[in-house]
Amino acid sequence: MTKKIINIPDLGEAEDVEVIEVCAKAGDQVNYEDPIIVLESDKAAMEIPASVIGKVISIEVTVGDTVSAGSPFLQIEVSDDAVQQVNEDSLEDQGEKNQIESETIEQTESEQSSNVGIQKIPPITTKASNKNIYAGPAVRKLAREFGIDLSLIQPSGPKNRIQKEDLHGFVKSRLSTTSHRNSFEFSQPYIDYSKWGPVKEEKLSKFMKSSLKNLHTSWINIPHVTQHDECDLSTLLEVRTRLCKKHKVKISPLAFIAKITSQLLFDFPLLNSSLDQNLEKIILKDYVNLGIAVDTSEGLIVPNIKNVQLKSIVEISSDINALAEAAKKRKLKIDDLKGASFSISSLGAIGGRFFTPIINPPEVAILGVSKSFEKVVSFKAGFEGRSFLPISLSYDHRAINGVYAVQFTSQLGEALADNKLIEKSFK
Ligand code: CAO
Repeated sequence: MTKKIINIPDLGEAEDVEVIEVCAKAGDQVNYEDPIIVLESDKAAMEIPASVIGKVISIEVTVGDTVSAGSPFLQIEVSDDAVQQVNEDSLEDQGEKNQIESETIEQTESEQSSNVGIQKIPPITTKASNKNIYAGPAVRKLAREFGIDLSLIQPSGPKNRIQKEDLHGFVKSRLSTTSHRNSFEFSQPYIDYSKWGPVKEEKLSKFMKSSLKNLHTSWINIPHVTQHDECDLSTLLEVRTRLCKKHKVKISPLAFIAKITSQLLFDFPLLNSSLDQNLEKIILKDYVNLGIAVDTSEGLIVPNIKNVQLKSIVEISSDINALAEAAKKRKLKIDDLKGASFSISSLGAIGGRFFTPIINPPEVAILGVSKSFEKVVSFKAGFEGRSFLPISLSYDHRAINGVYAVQFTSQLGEALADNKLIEKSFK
């Protein structure tokens, strides 16, 4: 046995090349073609082999180091019959080496490398990281670029060598088996905010965490478009005051808006539909189960009123109050949360003008309403102060187009100003 120090071979014109992988460790028995380290220049990745058969004493470099030709990187105990073995193996693997060489050349050519020296590095065919992974530099580079763990790849090449095609197949199968839901990550980068001042951490509740994921999933999966408009609410507010006085009840404008909107949905059935799971059909519903977004201390929750089309404004008002109270006390039933066909999110008691409500799938649309505001408008007879309701209709552009949406918002404006319709729907 002889102790040998192995140096980085000629790297062509490449200098100060970075070590990006160390594939062996002290004590490993290595063959002459076994990769010991992988280097990456700005042109190509290259594996540096042991070039002798023996037992690793130490690796003289670590990941992140930069090396040049002639730097020592490996101390190895070489067996005396190593030279003989090298010759035999060289002849046996000649065909395979040719293939790998062309892989290296193809890679450097495609990257328009003028660094012909890189092609001189003998390509390697054996173990990496003690896991019996056989792959050439181009394949390893591709795997690194895609973040693929080579130990997960089924090799199809000679001597269990991983080919580029194996990586392509792996990526294809991952893409086809990964559901849309899991194809993006719910994550944030780690940042130490305490570097800039005192902070405190509060845990999100289970409900908040699931709500966060649902909102994110909807936003990522549904191409949202939001149509904004202002509807004249003056007539509705006058009728409301009169009817509430007459019937000695207190009813929020929201119940009126909910009723009129639900009725109009029968003229715009696409807004009250769902896409089927294969995106091949649209399912039109002959009922309106109206979701109402409720703000609770735990976050937003959207119970729904079933068959709103059969209910009066007074009944809808009582349902909204009951559901809002149950939501705030966390006493909603499962059924209250299932089966909605369209939703309204009202910030009417609070303020603001326009916003972008996020659709609750499998619904395809949601109407946001904000606090009505006064503005002076001009008529033929002169100027008049009127109350306007800001509305924001978010819709799934896969199911609904812009013309349809704006026809709906325009007709909603007309319906909300129709005193006969409002009176008829009251009780
Ligand atoms: N314009 C002007 N005033 C309005 C209004 C509107 N569009 N809508 C309601 N109001 C007024 C009512 O007149 C009433 O005021 P008065 O008591 O002075 O008459 C008051 O607001 C009633 O508000 P409310 O909130 O108690 O009742 P509501 O039926 O209007 O709303 C509910 C119920 C559950 C929808 C609401 O409490 C709520 O939780 N809203 C938040 C929804 C939300 O967070 N959406 C998410 C936005 S995006 O994340």
